[in-house]
Amino acid sequence: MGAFADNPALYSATMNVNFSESDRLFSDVSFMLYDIDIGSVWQDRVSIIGFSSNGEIAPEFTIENTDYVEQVDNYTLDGIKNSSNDVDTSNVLVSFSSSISGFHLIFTDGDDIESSIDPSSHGIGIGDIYYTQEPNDVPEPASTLGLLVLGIIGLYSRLKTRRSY
Ligand SMILES: [Ca+2]
Ligand SMILES: [Ca+2]
Repeated sequence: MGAFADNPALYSATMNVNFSESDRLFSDVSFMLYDIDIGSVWQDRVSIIGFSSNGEIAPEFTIENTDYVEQVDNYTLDGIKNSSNDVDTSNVLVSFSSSISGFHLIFTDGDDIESSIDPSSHGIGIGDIYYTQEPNDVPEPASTLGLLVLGIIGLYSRLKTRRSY
């Protein structure tokens, strides 16, 4: 978890999203986060990290109102002002410019509240996840073998054709 903001809180919730069991890639992944805000004894902190077989991928955050939500590092958002749950001020659009095969979301407490405080309950919302599936998926091992065989046949017939001239 080295990619995330330091001071991992004692209490946190993690959501792991794997789009498929293979390393299939999905592009244009985006979703909304709702109500990232702060109270007197709690602070919403959300870290999101995309991944593919190539490693970690940082998301892009489109913050509705930077008076209410602050980007702490490449992966992390903090609520910095209280917002009622039915307005847009604390909403953030999360998107990935690179293709990913899934992402982790960690919801915890930010460090703007006093460390002596035992945070009370607080929450965020997560909207529908949109994506486009890549047409050229990473092939399964079996179909990789099939492609190799086809390649050899193709090369062979071309050589044969050339020799007959
Ligand atoms: Ca909240
Ligand atoms: Ca709220």
